[in-house]
Formats: sequence, C-alpha cells, structure tokens
Amino acid sequence: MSQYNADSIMVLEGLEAVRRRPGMYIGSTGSRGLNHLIYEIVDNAVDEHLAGFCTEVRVVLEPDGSALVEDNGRGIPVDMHQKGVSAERVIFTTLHAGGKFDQNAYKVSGGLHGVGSSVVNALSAWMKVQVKKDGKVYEDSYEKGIPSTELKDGLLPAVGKTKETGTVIRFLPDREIFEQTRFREELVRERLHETAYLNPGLTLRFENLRDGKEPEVFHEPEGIVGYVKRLNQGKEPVSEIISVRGREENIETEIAFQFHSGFEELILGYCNSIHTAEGGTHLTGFKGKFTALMNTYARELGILKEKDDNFTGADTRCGMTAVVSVRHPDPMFEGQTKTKLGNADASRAVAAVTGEELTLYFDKNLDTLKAILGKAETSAKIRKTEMKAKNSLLSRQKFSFDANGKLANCESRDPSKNEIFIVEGNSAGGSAKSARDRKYQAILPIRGKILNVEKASMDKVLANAEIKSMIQAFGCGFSEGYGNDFDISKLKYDKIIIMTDADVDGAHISTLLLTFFYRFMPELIAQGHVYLATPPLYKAIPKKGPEEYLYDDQALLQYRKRHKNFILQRYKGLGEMDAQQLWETTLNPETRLLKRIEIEDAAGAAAVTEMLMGSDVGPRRQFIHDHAREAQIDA
Ligand code: TSJ
Repeated sequence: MSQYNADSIMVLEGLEAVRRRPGMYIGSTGSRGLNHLIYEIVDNAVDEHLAGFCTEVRVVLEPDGSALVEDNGRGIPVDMHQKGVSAERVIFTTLHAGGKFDQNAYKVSGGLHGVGSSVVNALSAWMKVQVKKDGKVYEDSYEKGIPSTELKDGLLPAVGKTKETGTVIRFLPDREIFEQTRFREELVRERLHETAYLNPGLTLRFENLRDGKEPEVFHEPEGIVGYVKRLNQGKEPVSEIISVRGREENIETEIAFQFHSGFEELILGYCNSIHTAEGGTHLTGFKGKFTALMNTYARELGILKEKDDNFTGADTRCGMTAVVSVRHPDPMFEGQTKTKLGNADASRAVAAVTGEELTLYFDKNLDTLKAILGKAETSAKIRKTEMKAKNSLLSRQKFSFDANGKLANCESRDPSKNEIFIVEGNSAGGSAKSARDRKYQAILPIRGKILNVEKASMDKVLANAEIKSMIQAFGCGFSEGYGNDFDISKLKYDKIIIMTDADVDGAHISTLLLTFFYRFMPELIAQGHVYLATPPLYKAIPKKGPEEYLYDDQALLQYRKRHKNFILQRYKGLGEMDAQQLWETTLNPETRLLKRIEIEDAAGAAAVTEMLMGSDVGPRRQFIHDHAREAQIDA
C-alpha cells in the first residue's frame, strides 16, 4: 500500500514533532498560542487577497469551540501534486509546505508567521477543509493532523456543484495540547480590525456564535490613514494626517502620520500586514531619514542656528503617531519573537520614499512643517532643562549628608538584609518608627500627594521633596528608562515596601509611587525589590480564643463560617493601629503579608495614572473609588 511509503512516514514524523513541542511552532499553548491558530489560517486568505484574488474573509467562533475561516479566493489547489497525492493534502500535512505553492508577489510568511496550516492541523482535534473551484465542491478532513477522508486515485472527492470559488476551513483546537481552548474574542476582533486597516480592499466579517453576538464587519477603505485617525482619537492634533507611498527595489512603502499636542511617540511597523512589534529595518529607515529631513529644514528656516546642535531623533518625533507599512516579496523576521524586520533593502526603500515624498509635501505645506518643527524645539528645550536638573541633583547628592531629616534609617549597613518602608501619613510614620525592627528596617514617611510623574517633566519631578528624599534614601540614582545613571549595585535596601492606607488616597499614592519607579527606576521592579505591604482590614475578637487579623473580605467570610460570636474591629487606616499591632500585622517578617510588584503591575499603574490625569475629574474620582479596595485585596 502506498500509504506506508517514505513520504507518509515523514509526514507523520512532522506532525509528531509539532505535537511534541507545540510552543516551538506557535509560541505557547496558552491563550496567545491558541489565538495564533486563527491568525495563521486567516493569513492564508490575506495572502490570497494580496495576490489579487480575494476580497472577503469571514471568521466565525462556533458554539462547539471550533473556528471557521472562509474566503472567496481561488480555492486551494486540489489537483494532483506529487506522487499521487492532492496538492491540498500536501499543504495540510507537510511542514513549511507554503512556499512551494505560493506564487504570490507578497506573502505573509517567515518566522512564527506562515508556519502554515499544517501546524494548525496537527494541533487540532479535527479539521475540515472545503474547496470550491472549477464548478465543484471538494471536501477533506483530518484528526490530529492525520487524514480521515479516503482519496479516489489520490484526488479529493467532489461532493457537489457550485458556481463560487473559495476556501472554508473549520477546526477544533485539541484539548490535549492547549491549556486553554476558548478563543479570546476581543483579541481576534482587534486583529481582524488591524488587518482591515492594512488591507483597505479587504472586507473581514466576524461572528461570535459562541456568545450569540451581532456579526461585525471590518472594512477600512482609508487604510492606514484611518488607522492613524483612530490611534489619535481624543488627542489634540497639531498637524493633519500626512500620508505618502512609493515603490523602490520592488518594495512598496506606505506611511501615515500625525502629530498631536502630547509628548508620546507611537510608531507601529508592519511588513506584509504583520505587526513587527520589535521594529526593524523599515522603521530605522523611516526614523533616520525623517530626523535628517527635519534638521535640514530647521537649518534652512533658521530655527536651528549654526552653533546649535541638531535635534535628536526623539525630538523630531515628539507627539508623533505613525504607521509604517511595507510589502516585501521575501521578508526576513528576526528577534526574540520573530517580529523584527531584518531586510536591509527595506531600510533603503523606506528612507528613499520618506525623503522624496515628504520633501514634496513639506515644500508645499510650510505651516505644517513649522508646527512639527515647533514640537521638536519644545522637546529639545525640555530635554536640556531635564539634563541640567539631573546633573545638579546628582552632583549635589554626592556631597550632601542625609539632608533629609524625615528618614529614620536602620542600623545595619548590609543592604541585603535592609528594608525601607515608604509610609503614607505622618501619624502612621510615627507609629511605624517606634514599631519597627531598628536594626534592619528604615522608615521614610511621605506626606500628601506626591507629584504625578507620568505627565510632569523631569525637572518638576526632581524638585518634588518626597521624590528627592526617596532618591537620596535609596542611594542608587535614577534615570529615565534603563539608562546608565541608575546603579542598582548601590541600592541600600533589599526591599522597598510601600505602605499605605486601604482607602482611596492610599491606592492613589501607591499608584503614583509605582509610576515613579516604573519611569525612573524600572530595574528596581524588574529585579523584584519593590513590594506592597498589606495591613489587615479587620481584627476579629472572639468570646473565646485568640484574636485574629483578617486581611481581606474573603478572609472575613471564612472567619464568619468558623466563628459565631465575635467582635469585629475595622481598621480605617494605619494610624489607628498602635505600635504593637503595626509590628504584628505589617512589619514583622515572620507574620506579615507582602506582595511583590511585577513589572506588569507597574506598567499598569503607569497606564492608570495616564488615564487618571485626563482633564475630566468626575470619572477619575469614580475610578479611584471603584478600584481602591480591589487594589488592596489582591495585594
Ligand atoms: F480561508 C482560509 F483562510 F481559511 C484559508 C484560505 C486557509 C488556507 C489554509 C488557505 C486559504 C487559501 C488559499 N485561500 N486561497 C488560497 N489560494 C491558493 O492556495 C492558490 C489558489 C490558486 C493558485 C493558482 O496558482 O492557481 C495558487 C494558490 C496559492
């Protein structure tokens, strides 16, 4: 029997390899990897669109947990391919079969992408393929990647007639492989919408029959211009949306960008409609040329004088939101997650289009050019002020001898054993000072609202008294991002413990502190030095037996089940506890509960801070109120 020839053995070995180490092919077996299966299949339809033969794609999340993906392309080839097997079979059972069939000029392939339908097939409990072409409907099916439909002379059986063409794939992810088999609706939706922006001629339909929601249609005829419009929603524009395109070295480049009144830079890169999260050559080409162009114009216009330094790249992109999309016939994806474009020709092509097309644009739109250069000037000014403030603080620090009177330091000089508690409020600070273990525990009380560092410029941040005393106490300096003025080896404490009341203000202060660490000392968090103290919410005093501290409402619920007769004392703030109680509940390393802050927590805090600092005070108060308790409980 030809079933047992060398080819089918290779196929089986391939499938087995995928099932043995699925992470190698789809990144993970969690919900990211699971969703990846859908994208992997959809990408094939996008390829067909890029080849010029497909205008619609439909994705359905079915009630039984399977997914359906359908396009109106030419239909996967079903004719005899090699050694008596239909081409369709080869595509779905051979690893990396894609390339052999793709005559498309641009394909969504390389790296994690385009690992192919055979991988999805191998990781599915079942897969059903329907191909409509040449007036016929063909069907095939698989279980765990192994064919379960019998071929007739190596060809797929035709099950009906049709005038349409296209491909329909249905598959159910295998529960034996995935920890999680529920597709994440919002992620699928977001991805399809993104695909619509990058392929303005394509219509993508999305239906979630699982949860019985209304079908959605993503069609974005404005393309990446529409994408930039959406990204800048709610921001105050400083320029119109500028869009340019061009073709160089067989690479198509399309760029859209707009400046807003803020300071953030957001540049999204795509190659063949794959988001290049790690950036790459297309972005370096764009940025490099844009910086050079802006500096040339700034000198021509006399905005920069002969003695002035050039604007930095970051200056010229201050407040820029951009989408850079290239179509490359043979993309190379590199980097940790294979999302960094590596082709050197993409850098040259994007730079050429940027230079030529933007020169044409700015020569005609002087006002826009001046507005953009104005932003670069502001950025350069802030940068210089910040540098001065930073230098003066750093040099002062070297000579100042604990200028901060409020810090109650510990006696030990062994950083690996020392802890510093940052305590909100003076009364709590007072009892913490008497309650602590003087040998290893330092107390730094902070008062009032520390400055919001998310929005403030660096010189304002550093002028803030609370921040200054923190930087001084820690001893390791600071820098924006992972810069080199920060030296973690000089850190004087192994644990930095934030201790605030379990109320609205407390939650706000810990959010602001985390935002500060995230922005100026991210390594502290990354290396696990930052913690939240979790003082109890209640003390339960039973008729008989010992008193017990309860740290959250869950604990109270449990306690109620075990005890009928007790008095419940509710702590409103740290200041309510006496020194002994504070020691027992919050300071004593033997009995306390600490929550280590992960970098994601801090990033979340920074994002929350960003949101809270909008101009509307109403929802901000509400948000703090709604989440204050929760922030303490999961601590
Ligand atoms: F729809 C879909 F997303 F589920 C899906 C569509 C899934 C997969 C695995 C493939 C496709 C698909 C493939 N849609 N359209 C095609 N087209 C081809 O494979 C094709 C058809 C004809 C020719 C030709 O040269 O005649 C070449 C190719 C590559």
